[in-house]
Amino acid sequence: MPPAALITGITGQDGAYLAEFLLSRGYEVHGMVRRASTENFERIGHLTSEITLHQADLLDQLSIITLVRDIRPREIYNLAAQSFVPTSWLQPLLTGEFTALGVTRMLEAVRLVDPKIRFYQASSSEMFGDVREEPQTEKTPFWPRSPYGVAKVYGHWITVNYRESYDIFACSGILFNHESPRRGKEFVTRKVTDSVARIKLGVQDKLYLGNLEAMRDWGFSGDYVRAMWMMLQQDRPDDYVVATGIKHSVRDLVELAFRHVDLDWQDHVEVDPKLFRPAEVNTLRGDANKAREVLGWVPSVSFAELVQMMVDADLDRVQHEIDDQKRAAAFNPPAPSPSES
Ligand code: NAP
Ligand code: F7E
Repeated sequence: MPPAALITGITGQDGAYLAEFLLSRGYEVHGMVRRASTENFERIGHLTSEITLHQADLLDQLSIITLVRDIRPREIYNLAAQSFVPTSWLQPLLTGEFTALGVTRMLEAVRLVDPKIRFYQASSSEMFGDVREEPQTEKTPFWPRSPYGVAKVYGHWITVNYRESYDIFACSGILFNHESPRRGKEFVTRKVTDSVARIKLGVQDKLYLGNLEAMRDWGFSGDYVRAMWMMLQQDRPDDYVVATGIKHSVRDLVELAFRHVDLDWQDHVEVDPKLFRPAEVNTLRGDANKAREVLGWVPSVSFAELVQMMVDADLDRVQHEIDDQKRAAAFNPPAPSPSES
């Protein structure tokens, strides 16, 4: 029998890459999705015949217990969360419910149904916030700077606590920013690459950004989901930083993305003070030596390759959108105005 895995957050960026990865390893893949009035399967549409989707919600304890009891997975990857940092100031309570207490609800289901299930928690470099040292390791103290970061600290420690209290095989992956063509368009990398494509193809002129000086350690999501799986294949559970060890500013990102399509970013980018955050995480750079030494994990995509991959994918997609609109307009020409008839 192939091992079964349950992914929460399967409709998100990482969920889609992880589902592909687990399928390639022969897993029976189950995904938890929340009920919506319209389906939101854009990232997993190509996989729906190979995976099984189940409705449940991070807010609803009974739905999670029932789901885990029905599937009895070998591994659970808890990727679901309210993951956009600015929204966490607008909706701090909901962020706490999803991103913090949601983790306890998942762990309670594991404890009650089968404490032998292996559990992965999607922790975040946002927990380091106002960094205490550089680079950040598994031992660096946390100083979160947003309700999102605070909620992730809770999720991290409750995972450690269930490991210590109930001997559950629970791992926390402290992942630094990771991106891809599947990244949500509100995150800065994708916002930039989508706008670069639109500007290059003549359907947008300006790109408004916030803090250009912020620095991040950006990697490729496809590499990072591999590290999640590796953590759950070890003899004992532990916590790992996953990062490239190299940081760049938002300004570097913008320069590189515009240069890739032979444009000068200074002709198009404007800073909008409304996009600055109430408290900023100015700089992050991770030390993934433990993941390299224990798991054998190394990233395969450089920052420059990542930016190029994302710009190229957005150029393709935006060009298709433009072509579709032209075809639709040719097929349905506008009705003549009264003066023309
Ligand atoms: P994402 O694209 O924003 O996906 C989040 C997922 O969570 C979506 O599938 C979403 O479902 C689901 N979700 C949200 N609230 C839910 C609820 N109440 N019940 C059930 N599902 C719910 O995030 P991502 O970039 O893939 O990141 C995956 C995880 O890693 C998140 O926990 C994130 O906080 C964490 N993380 C991400 C990064 C990064 O750089 N990407 C770094 C460190 C940690 P809908 O489609 O229905 O909205
Ligand atoms: O911002 C700056 C912004 O929203 C990165 C999530 O996946 O990674 C992500 O959180 C930086 C910040 O990601 C804009 O101020 C400037 O300093 O892409 P982001 P994030 O906040 O680092 C962590 C690891 C997670 O766990 C989170 O779930 O870019 N920035 N101008 C901007 N950011 C955005 N979004 N939009 C701008 O216009």
